Amino acid sequence: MGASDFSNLPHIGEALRRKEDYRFLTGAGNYTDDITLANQSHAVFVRSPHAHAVIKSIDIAEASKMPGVVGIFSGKDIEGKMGGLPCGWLINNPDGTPMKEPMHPILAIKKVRYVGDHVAMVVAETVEQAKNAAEAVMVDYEVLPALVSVADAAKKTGSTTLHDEAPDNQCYRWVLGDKAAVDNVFTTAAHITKLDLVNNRLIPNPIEPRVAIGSYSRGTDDYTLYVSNQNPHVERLLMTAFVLGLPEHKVRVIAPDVGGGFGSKIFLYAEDVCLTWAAKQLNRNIKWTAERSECFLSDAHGRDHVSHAEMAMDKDGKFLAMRVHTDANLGAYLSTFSTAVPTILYATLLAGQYTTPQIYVEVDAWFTNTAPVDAYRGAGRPEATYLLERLVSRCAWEMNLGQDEIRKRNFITTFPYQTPVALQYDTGDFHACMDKARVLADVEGYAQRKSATEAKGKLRGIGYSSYIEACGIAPSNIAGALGARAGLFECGEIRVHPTGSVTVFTGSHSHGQGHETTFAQVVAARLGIPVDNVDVVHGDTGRVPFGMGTYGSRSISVGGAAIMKALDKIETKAKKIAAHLMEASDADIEFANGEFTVKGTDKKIPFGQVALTAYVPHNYPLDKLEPGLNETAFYDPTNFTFPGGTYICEVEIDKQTGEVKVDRFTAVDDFGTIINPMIVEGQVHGGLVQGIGQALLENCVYDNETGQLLTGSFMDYAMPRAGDFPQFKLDTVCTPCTHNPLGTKGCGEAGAIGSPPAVINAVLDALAPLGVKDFDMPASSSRVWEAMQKGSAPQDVQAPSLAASTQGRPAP
Ligand code: MCN
Repeated sequence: MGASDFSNLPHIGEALRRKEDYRFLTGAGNYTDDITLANQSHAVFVRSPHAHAVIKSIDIAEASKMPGVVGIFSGKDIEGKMGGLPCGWLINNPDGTPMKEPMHPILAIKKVRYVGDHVAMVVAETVEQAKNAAEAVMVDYEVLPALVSVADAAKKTGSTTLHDEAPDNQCYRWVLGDKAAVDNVFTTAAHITKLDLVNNRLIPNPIEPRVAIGSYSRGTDDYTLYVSNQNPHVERLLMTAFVLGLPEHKVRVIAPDVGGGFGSKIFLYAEDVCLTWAAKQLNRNIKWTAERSECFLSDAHGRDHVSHAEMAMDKDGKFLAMRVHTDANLGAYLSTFSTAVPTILYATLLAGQYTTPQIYVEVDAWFTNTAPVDAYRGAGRPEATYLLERLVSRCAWEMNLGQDEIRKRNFITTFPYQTPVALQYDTGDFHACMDKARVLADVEGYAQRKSATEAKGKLRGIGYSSYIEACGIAPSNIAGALGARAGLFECGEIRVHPTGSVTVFTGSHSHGQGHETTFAQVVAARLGIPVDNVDVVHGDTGRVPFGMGTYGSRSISVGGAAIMKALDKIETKAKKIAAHLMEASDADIEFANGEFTVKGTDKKIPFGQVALTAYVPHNYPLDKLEPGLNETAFYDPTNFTFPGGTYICEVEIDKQTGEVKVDRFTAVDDFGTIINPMIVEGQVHGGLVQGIGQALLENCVYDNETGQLLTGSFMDYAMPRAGDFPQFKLDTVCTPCTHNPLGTKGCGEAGAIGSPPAVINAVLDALAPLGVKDFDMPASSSRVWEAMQKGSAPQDVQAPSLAASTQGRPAP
């Protein structure tokens, strides 16, 4: 079935309310912390208070005698018994040598490398007892100098070395493009625009913290890990094959209801491994629930790039070539997909929506004494979009062109389009998104609104961003050639029951995205049955055949496509059963709206009758067909999907305080075929809030000298709230994806990718009359006020003076 036939089916494009919300809104959800097992103990982790130190000794004598203590483990207990946490993506240096891949121990061995690093695990009968005992674990540290910022790492100052394997703290250098050709264009270009940018580090903070329960059955020698995670099969594969050396069939990973992840629950974390391993050592079920301060310290962080970008143009503002250098902070150790974020998921998006013929990118990636950095909503693509869209607006201002005009002059208009940075876009209509966004944003009325703002003594600015992203993250063969150490397909199983209702088993994982509704819509549409007759099962390696999980806005386009393939198989078999029942040839059977018909006759039977016949095969072609109606399919896409759009932001700035208010925000996106517009709108809202949050409020700050996390709580790390935003104006353009059967493109990250540069471009537009030419996120009032006083940007986003006290909100 092609994408266009599919989009016309009933339920497709219907704004159905989410099936799963009844349980979420009535407190009937089943999150990992809701699970209590018999014989359950509790774990607390002793974490390093230092950013960089040698562990001279660990004394557990007192702690072991504390009430309720069941066991205490430190690095020496696990050394040699298990591997370190693996990194899933190999990046090579330009000379072909591999990146530096130092051991990432499950519990620190000899050294700690960031504040929050795992030093020991204490297991006790209650959480309180485990906490008390953890405080009694005596660790003697020899504190070493800390390396915090990527700027310091890149300058190669000092003699601090985190890992012996990487004496200069560099993990890799990676390049893409033809440097000589690009340099050549720059020598003759009519105009060159240059920009330095910082993409601020973020801390994910899903509502549900990380939680896990390790469980072991002595009777069967089986392990079960309940964990708040986005991809349980990947978690199991990494943990069994690379760390614990256990056979996969002996380990079951269950990720039940998960209260948000935003990327931070893709990864295999040390706590999960420790709990699983220790469950056997102690013959106990062991639960650990992260406290919020542990989320700040030890969940993988996001972003943290420092870049220099240059665009060469002809006299009319046509882009001729771009060159970029980026320093990426990977933190103290390589998290699961960290190495792919500043390379494959970043540099390949730098063409954006434009015909720039030549692009050269260099990326230097560094180890620092900070929490590991990995994928966070958008992963690499927000960094690329921020850089490019800031640069493009700067080009517009320097060339005296409108922000819309320069974009339109450079938009790609023919598809498929091969970019100079490896990707081939299949479809898009960038002019349509821009035109629709301008109308919806009422750009015509902007001058009048600006005058009204100025009459109030405030500043007003408008900012544009035209983003593109690569979603789906596949195909496996290309990802493999680029260093991926995993396949990137998805699996779906359709189990039709005798009465015609259906259970879908998917390798995708829903943790807020509404899959139980949208996947049911897809199945109900194809089979012509009510949506309520379809249930979706996910998040359990014991029930779902296999899966690569949810990230990269891939679930509907890759997981949904696997389901479509399984439905093709169901339809083929069901037609054979129907042909037998109606005494017709297989080739003459048609299936639509839940009915099988014989071409050219009025003979018909409903889907339910075929399902029943498959399981009660009294009248059945047993010589040709097996009973039952249950099919599984794996789908490996041939390309990414490429959602894109134009966002327009208007801000008002208070000259007295520097407070930035987002007054209007318009987003026009192209997600191809839309399954459920209400869910898509919710996804865009969430993404926008995260992107605008990065632009205005959120900023992770470590003290440059000591490596202490200064923004370690919501007192100092400002999360956006509903009141920080206007009512968003949203619309869509539809150019269906050409290579998946649904025609869908991912929507889950778009808002977080497209919005930060729109906000900062608007801030810069507003501040231009004061001589402010440059400004980096976040546009908190103190930083904007400071920039207004100086007529230029604050110099260092990491500077202690700009730390905690200047960016948190007053306590509620
Ligand atoms: N959808 C649709 N039509 C489309 C595209 C999507 O109806 N054309 C629907 C899908 O069927 C699905 C939802 O929209 O119900 C999101 O689909 P998709 O874009 O495929 O994204 P994923 O389901 O793969 O979700 C991943 C994406 C990512 S990468 C992050 S990070 C993120 C996000 O989703 N984290 C989230 N949204 C989140 N939302 C919540 N509530 N919590 C998170 O942790």
